[in-house]
Amino acid sequence: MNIVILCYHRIGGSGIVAYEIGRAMAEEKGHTVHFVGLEPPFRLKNNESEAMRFHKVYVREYPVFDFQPYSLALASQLSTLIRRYDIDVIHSHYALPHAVSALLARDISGRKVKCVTTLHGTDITIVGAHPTMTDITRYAIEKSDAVSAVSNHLKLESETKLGITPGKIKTIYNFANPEFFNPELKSAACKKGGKTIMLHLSNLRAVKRPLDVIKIFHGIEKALDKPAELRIVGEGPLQYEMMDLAKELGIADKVKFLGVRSDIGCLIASSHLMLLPSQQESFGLAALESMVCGVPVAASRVGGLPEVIEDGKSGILFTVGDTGEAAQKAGKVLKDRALYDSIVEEGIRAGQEKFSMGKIIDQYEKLYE
Ligand code: GMT
Repeated sequence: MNIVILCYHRIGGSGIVAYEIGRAMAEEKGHTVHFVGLEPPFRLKNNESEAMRFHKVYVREYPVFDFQPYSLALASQLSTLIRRYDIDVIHSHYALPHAVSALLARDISGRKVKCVTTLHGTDITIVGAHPTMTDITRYAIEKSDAVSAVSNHLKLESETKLGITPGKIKTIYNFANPEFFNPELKSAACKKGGKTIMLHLSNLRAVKRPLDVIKIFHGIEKALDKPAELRIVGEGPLQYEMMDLAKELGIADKVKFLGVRSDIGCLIASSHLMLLPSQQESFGLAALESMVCGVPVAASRVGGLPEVIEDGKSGILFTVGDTGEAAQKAGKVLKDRALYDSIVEEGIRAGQEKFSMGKIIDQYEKLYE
């Protein structure tokens, strides 16, 4: 098949999942894949080939526009690519604007290309749920030939919030590429030191509740009998408030802000616990990446996270916003070696079986067919 993949190129779950699907379709399944957007997915940069290439969308800047019309430039250039490369499938990641541009490009091209859309979370729960965008999001989903959501929770949310025809959306879970995330990373290069290391990985926006990360770490480290450190990976609007809170709580020297990093697997593997106290999370790719590296996750019981983590078995779940509960449960696990080890083992097992990359790529290929 000749496949186009549309995604947000920035480092984020949906871009990673989109890139890995494209890579597997090209390298493992023998299809030809065209990524189309403003910038290539970051993992593609050193990996272009005949079977997998990037096409840049050029947006004409003109002073008459208050905002440059990216969605239209994308649709227009996509219609050319459909004809030039005889495209069979356009796979849009994140409903807006990709799925709408894909539908428009199909109409312009006059070809029978199939439109597949994957819903990732905030495209429904925040962007699509806003009254200004509900109708167009519903339209994009209903008109797509096939639609997937990354958890049962997101599928249900989409059906109820947008009134989507039941049965239209199929759940296909996120997965983590074992080349970058695996239990072996813990050896040699990514060894843990003497301190108890906790890690948070996100874009530090309100939806991730990053201030709770500081509070939970504070609660845990008070109860531990050895030194602890919190590492924050990523950048975002709440990072200065996080720094202020750490200072106020007297733990500024124990909280390290590492910024945007590309060695995520190693950073995870050299930690003892991942903290993910999100307000909303349709799946929580960072949780899965952590589990398959053998690092337990303490996450809020929201969205699709209970489909990823079984509380007390493959990780820790707590009520969103209840930093006391989170610290108490996480502290207990960190102090009980046998419980910690069983959670590590079960996390790796669940991650590798329920969310196996091979099985999930097969599901996407079936959806295309
Ligand atoms: O958090 C976002 O808004 C970004 C979005 C993305 O584009 O990466 O994340 C969503 O998609 C990921 C990949 O499917 C999911 O693992 C995340 O849980 C989801 N984020 C939210 O639902 C908040």
